[in-house]
Amino acid sequence: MVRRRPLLAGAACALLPLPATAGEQKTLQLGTRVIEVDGKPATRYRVSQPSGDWGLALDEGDTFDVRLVNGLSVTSGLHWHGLNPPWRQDGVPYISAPPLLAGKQAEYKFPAQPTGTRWMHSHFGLQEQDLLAAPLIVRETSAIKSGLQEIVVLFEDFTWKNPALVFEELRKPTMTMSMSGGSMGDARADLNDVPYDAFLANDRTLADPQVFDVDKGAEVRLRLINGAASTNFMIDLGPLEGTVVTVDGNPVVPIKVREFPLAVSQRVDIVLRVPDDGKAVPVLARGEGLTMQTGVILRPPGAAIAKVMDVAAMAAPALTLADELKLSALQPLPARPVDRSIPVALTGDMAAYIWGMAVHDQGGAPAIIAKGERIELVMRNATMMAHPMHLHGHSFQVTEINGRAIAGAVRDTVLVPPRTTVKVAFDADNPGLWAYHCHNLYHLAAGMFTTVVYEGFT
Ligand SMILES: [Cu+2]
Repeated sequence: MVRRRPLLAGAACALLPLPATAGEQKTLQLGTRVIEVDGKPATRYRVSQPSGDWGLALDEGDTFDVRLVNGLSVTSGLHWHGLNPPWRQDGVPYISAPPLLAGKQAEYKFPAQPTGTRWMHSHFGLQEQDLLAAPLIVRETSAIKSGLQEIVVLFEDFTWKNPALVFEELRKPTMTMSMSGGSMGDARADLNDVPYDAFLANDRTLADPQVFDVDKGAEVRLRLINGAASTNFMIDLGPLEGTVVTVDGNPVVPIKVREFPLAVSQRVDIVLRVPDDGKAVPVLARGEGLTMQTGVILRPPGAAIAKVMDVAAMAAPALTLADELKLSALQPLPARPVDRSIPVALTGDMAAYIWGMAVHDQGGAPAIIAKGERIELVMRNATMMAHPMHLHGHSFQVTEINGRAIAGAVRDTVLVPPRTTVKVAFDADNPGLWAYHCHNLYHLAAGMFTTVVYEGFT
């Protein structure tokens, strides 16, 4: 009795003349569902429309007009990751609005921008670990016109444990930790805090992967979303070369890749040509530093599906910014000088499992900015773990990595590896009070969170 959730509309639908839906309010419901992992049922959260569709797909120019119904018996809510709404509609409890109580609903209405591959997830407690996440796609007019089949894949990390227990165990001092003297100074880089039981691609493991029917020799557009709570992935296209066309939904000068790093909460769109040989094509995501992997299969007509093991022969390497250095925004920020540069020290005490962000070297202080300014955030990672850093309500451009200036990608989340300094810039054009944090759920829960606050909102 396992319910499969339906897919987002693919290109086949995009090519049909659809009835005009702009201006119609959509409903998203929070509920639960049963998925199957290793042959065993697991009850987890669900975000769906009344039709059963998972998440939401809009078109460029649409209004994000959504009624969110909390059908759960617990307080919850949704954040629209990567969209830049007015701050009161950002879905971050206690920052943008009160959380959504059980049985209550909330309405959201704002222009669905920027376009591209976004996603939605709970920002309340540790619910994201229990899979309270879904795709949120604003299809670019160019993507619709291209007629390419779209394949949306949301990757997740899965544990049979209650996330509260996972967090409790992380915060429990261990012998190794206490022998390290409580300092992270000489610790080796640590890639993963949580030993997961499985990685999922659209809720499924490679024991029973989702299979997408594709045409032989056709180009498809992969919209890949790292919706994991705390796992960075390496996307693996095997022998095939794909073309990266957007990161975090924002267009970049295309680059060819066989592998591509996808840190927690990041997205990448890759255009991939299905070979003419008629063979099935796996699209895999392997955990950073791990052999455990997940993925989906693209199947041309008549192709046999060879089983892909959920353990790879080789572990994925630690994520670096080598690819980030190659990325260049197709729609960069307009050239202008920085008005305000804000140093942000990423700090941690691994033994106590306390993480932090010290703005202007003051722990807990918000970053104060003013409307109209060009802002620069200078994130210096003094810890031995990488941190996927996410700013709400704005799209920033990566401008410098370890002293090397670049006209990098426009993103909403950038990975800051150990002993690395990353500079990003954005325009203060969305007044309010915004969350700014590490997107590793357990780092966030352990304190790696601050706010960016516009003058007048303090
Ligand atoms: Cu972190």
